[in-house]
Amino acid sequence: MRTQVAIIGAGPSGLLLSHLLAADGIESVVVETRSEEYVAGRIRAGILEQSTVDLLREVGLGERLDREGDPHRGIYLQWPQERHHLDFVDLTGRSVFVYGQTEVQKDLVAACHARGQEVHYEIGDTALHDLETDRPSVTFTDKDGVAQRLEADVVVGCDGSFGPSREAVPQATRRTWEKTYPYSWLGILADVAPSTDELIYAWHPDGFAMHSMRSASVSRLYLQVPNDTRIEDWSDDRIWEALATRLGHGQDGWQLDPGPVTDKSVLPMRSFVQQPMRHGRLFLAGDAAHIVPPTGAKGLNLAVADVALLAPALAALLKGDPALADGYSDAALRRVWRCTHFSWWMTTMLHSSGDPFDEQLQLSQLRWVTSSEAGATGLAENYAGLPIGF
Ligand code: RFL
Ligand code: PHB
Repeated sequence: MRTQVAIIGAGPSGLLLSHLLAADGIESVVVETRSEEYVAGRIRAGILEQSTVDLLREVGLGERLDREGDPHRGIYLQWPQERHHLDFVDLTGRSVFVYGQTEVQKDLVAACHARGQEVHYEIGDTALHDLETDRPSVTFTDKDGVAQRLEADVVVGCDGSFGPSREAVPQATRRTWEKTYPYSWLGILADVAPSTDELIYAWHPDGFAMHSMRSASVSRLYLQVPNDTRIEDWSDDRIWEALATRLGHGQDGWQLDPGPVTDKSVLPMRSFVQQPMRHGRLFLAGDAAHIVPPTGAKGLNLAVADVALLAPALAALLKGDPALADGYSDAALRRVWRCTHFSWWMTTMLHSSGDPFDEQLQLSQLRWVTSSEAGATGLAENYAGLPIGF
């Protein structure tokens, strides 16, 4: 097989890249280890920044988002006895959308079907070759067990945190930074109307808790738990009880309504960056190059920002102009490090480390962020979105 751009991974970064390239007349083939249904069913991100929404609209992927997505003006930050609303629209003129990654993925898959995009699902043995030449290739075993070679002008690794692309960059030319946080999130999805109009990020001495949502009838909630947590030890009743305590059920008449839990998982919290995001004819995008802890709601938005830079860079490269492609890694990493810092800052402000000194600093920072316009604007600017070319 031969194509212009071989894309490894059919998550949001891989499928959006194929969509943007097609709009520029560039042909691509996508290969993916999982099935189409599995990728679309993974419960992950829930918040889209303004710049993500603007881009999706611009490229014809905004119709259902505008109909079913839920625009939000801001968030609540709270700690025991205090809840403060930060209004991003007042502070920065920008807002965010609640629209699940599952929905973004469905829209991307529908667009793939509509334009006849070649995507090979359920493949195995993905391997990258000849990246330092202008004829790189990807070999894999297709779903029928047949060995395949996909030759291309460019290979893009959109294969997330466990894919082979980032490791295909020779060790001598890559540098990585990694931080594992000493806590995890236990996340649930529940068939119950959200008990809040905006997302609640709650500091509590027992640990962080968060109330998010997916729709008028589906809530998404998270609890900080220790790293070695076994999901079996957390019955639904125990989860709702901890959420009620940490989110302040009964405080000023506010109530948390529990409901049937339809999904439950524990996720580790990690920061990771690999640079450069390019080696020869291999480019990295999304979680393949960087991971942030979810407290800043940045992972999916960063993946979108990467491919928004990469698509025009590849289009120019394939037409003989390498300037944008040569600048891709530095341009993308500027935003990556901003979001890495913001995600770390939100995480360390809100999670309990068990250290009483940290606790006082966190409360002082929360009071400052919620009472100073400068503090609130800094959070709002980072959360609701930097412009796409930041
Ligand atoms: P993905 O989505 O992981 O997709 C990578 C794809 O590559 C495939 N793959 C391979 N394909 C072929 N050959 C191989 N050898 C392969 N190995 C892997 C995988 O099967 C997969 O389909 O990466 P991508 O596209 O870069 O997208 C990144 C986002 O998915 C991720 O950053 C977000 O989900 C992070 N995230 C959030 N981001 C936000 O912007 N806002 C949020 O509110 C938010 N909340 C979250 C999150 C992530 C979470 N989890 C579970 C990690 C909440 C959670 C709970
Ligand atoms: C979510 O709805 O899953 C979500 C929202 C905001 C975050 C993290 C996750 O910071």
